Amino acid sequence: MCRNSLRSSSFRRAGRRQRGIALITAVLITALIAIIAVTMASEQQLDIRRTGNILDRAQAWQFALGMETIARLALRKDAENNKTDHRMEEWNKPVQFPAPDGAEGDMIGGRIEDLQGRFNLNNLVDEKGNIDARQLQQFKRLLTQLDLAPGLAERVADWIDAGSTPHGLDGAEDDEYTRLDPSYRTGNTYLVSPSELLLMMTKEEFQKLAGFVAALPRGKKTKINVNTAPKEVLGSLEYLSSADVEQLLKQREQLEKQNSRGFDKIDEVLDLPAFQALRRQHRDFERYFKGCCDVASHFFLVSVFAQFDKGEITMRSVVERSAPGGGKPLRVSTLLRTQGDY
Ligand SMILES: [Ca+2]
Ligand SMILES: [Ca+2]
Repeated sequence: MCRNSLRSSSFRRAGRRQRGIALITAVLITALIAIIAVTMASEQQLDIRRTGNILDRAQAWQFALGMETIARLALRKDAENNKTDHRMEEWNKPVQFPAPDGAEGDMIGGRIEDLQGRFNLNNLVDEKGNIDARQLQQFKRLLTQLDLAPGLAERVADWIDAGSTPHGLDGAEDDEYTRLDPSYRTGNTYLVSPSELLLMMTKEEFQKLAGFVAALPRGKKTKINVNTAPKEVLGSLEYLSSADVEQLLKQREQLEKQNSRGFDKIDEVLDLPAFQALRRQHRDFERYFKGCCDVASHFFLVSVFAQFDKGEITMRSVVERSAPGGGKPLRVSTLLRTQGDY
C-alpha cells in the first residue's frame, strides 16, 4: 500500500515536469515566431523604403532629362530666330517650377550657360598634337587675372599635347606624375571635362578656374563669344588692355539695357574707338580678333536640378548646336552628361 502510494506520487511529479517542459517549449516557439515575424516586417519596411527611394530617384532623373530636352528645344528655337547669341536672350534665363504630381517643395530647375564665353582648354593644342604658343600665352594671361600661377598653363598644355617632354620651366609630363602616390600618366590627348584639371592642380586652384574654362570637343577650334564672355576671359585676349576691355563691356551693357541685344557683328566691336586705335597700332589685330572672337555660340552647358520626394538629381550636359549648312539641318545634341559637380 505504502509502496503503491510512493509510485503514484513519483508519476505525478514526472507528469508535472513534462507539462512544464512542454510549456517552456511552447513559449520559446511563440517567442521565436514573434522575433521572425518582427524581423520580416522590419525588412519589408526597409524594402518598401528602398524601393520608394529608387522610384523617387528614377522620377527625378526623368524630370532632369525632360528639362534637358526643354533646354535643347529653347536653343533650337533661338537659332531659328536669330544668328547671334547674347545675354538678353530667353535661353540665358534660369527657370524653376514645381514638379508635376510632386509634394510641396518638389521642384525642377535649370539654366543654360554659354561655354564659348569661356576659354577652351583644348584650343591649347593643334590637330597635330603641338602646343599653340598664342593660345598658351592667352591662358597664362587668364590665370594671372584670376591670381593663379601662370605656370599652370604649361602643365595643362603638357597634359594635352602629344609629346612627353615637359614644356618650359613649369611643364609636367609622365616623369612627374608617375612619382606620385598613387601614380598616373598624362592623358596626351584632348580633355573630355575640365574636372581632369584636378589631376594637374590643387582643388583650390581648380575652383578658382572652373567657371572660366571649358573642354570642348577635339578638332573644333572654338572662338570666344564677346557677347557672353566675362571680363577675365576678354582680358586674356592679346593686345587688349584693361581700358579696351572696359570700353567693350560698357558698350555691351548699353546695348543690353537700351536695345535688349548684344553685338550683332564682330565689326561692331572693331568700330569702337579703342579698337580702331588697336587696328592702327597692330597690323594683324583685326585678323587676330576675327580669328578668335565671334558673336554666336555652338556649345552650351545645361545645368539641371530635380527634386522629387527623397530623390534628388543634379545633372550637367554639354550641348552642341550645329548651324545648318551644306545640306545638313540644324542639330542640337547632347555630347556629355554628368551627375554632380561639373
Ligand atoms: Ca541667339
Ligand atoms: Ca604631353
